[in-house]
Amino acid sequence: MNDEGGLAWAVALAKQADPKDTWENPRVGAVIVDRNGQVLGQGYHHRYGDRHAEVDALAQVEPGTDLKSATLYVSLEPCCQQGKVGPCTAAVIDAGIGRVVIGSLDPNPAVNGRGVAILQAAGVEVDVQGADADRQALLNPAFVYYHRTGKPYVQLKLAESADWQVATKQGQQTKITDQVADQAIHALRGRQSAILIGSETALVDQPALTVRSVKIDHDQPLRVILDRRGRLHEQVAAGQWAKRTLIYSQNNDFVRGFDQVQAWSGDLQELLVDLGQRGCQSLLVEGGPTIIKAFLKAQAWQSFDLYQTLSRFGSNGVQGLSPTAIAAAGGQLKATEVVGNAIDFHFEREVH
Ligand code: AOF
Ligand code: ZN
Repeated sequence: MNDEGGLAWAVALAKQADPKDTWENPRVGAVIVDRNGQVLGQGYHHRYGDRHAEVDALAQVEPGTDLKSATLYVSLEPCCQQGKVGPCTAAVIDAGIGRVVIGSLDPNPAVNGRGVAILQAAGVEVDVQGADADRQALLNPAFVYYHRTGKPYVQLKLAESADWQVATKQGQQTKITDQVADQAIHALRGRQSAILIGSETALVDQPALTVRSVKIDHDQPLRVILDRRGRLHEQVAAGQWAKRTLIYSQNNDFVRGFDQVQAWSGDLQELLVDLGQRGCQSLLVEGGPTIIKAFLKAQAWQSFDLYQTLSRFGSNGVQGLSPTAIAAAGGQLKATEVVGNAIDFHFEREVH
């Protein structure tokens, strides 16, 4: 097997992982082959907090196998820090692997090139396929974007009727997506560091903003509510949002009873910088339309999932956004998929 084939295999293994399971960790795959191209072990990072891909692959290797002439193909640079698990560089060196081919460097500053240096210092031959950076961004968009910019990767999400409306009338909570579509939305939530809504959605819908219909082993995402004018009051705070909720407001005096309140000017880039500094890697913006439009206008977004159903809400409905408006804001339609009773129009912003 040549290096290109080995890395393509490692990337395919990485894709075995569900992004909601690896959460804030990257999806990584690894395969170990001997000099004749025989596979000795393969694996991937299954979930946040679990063993890494390299160690998962090494676990399949027959004990006592001499790995001096073997090559490890791994989609991301082996880590070298003590995190939730021990450093992969030590595992690779201890196993006696002769050569390591890496898809791309780890953008995490705790690793970024140091993993390569440690392997080389221990006499391991290392090759980095620099051109794989693009593939890495496709595999782990939020992880790469966050480490590159210090800001969370922003995904916008809106559910609408056939006539691009978000509710049958103003102030009316309207159920749009069915159970199957909701499950896909919960899987999307499960991938996030944080989920954001505006005060209008908070007061009208009071969504729990938790991951429910799919199983997750990691923490629930942080809830973020934008309440510039300080409209939220103590009854709301005392309820389901008492904990793990962060409020951004200009009017801090009025926002009482929440455990985390941050003073904020109303500028979305400032918000993203602050969330990034809190370690927030990915942010799902769930509405409503006013907030979503503000993110579009500020060019503060990376992807947009618009779920459209077949019912029409008619002339009293609350206008959302059409695909034309998203395209006008720089969105490129990358995929359409039927999910339950909805079509998911998946857009990505041309310039990240
Ligand atoms: C690897 N192989 O399979 C993954 C890596 O907290 P930890 O110990 O799980 O470390 C998480 C960091 O390790 C993560 O931020 C990223 O830099 C790297 N992920 N590295 O060698 C893997 N998942
Ligand atoms: Zn590792």
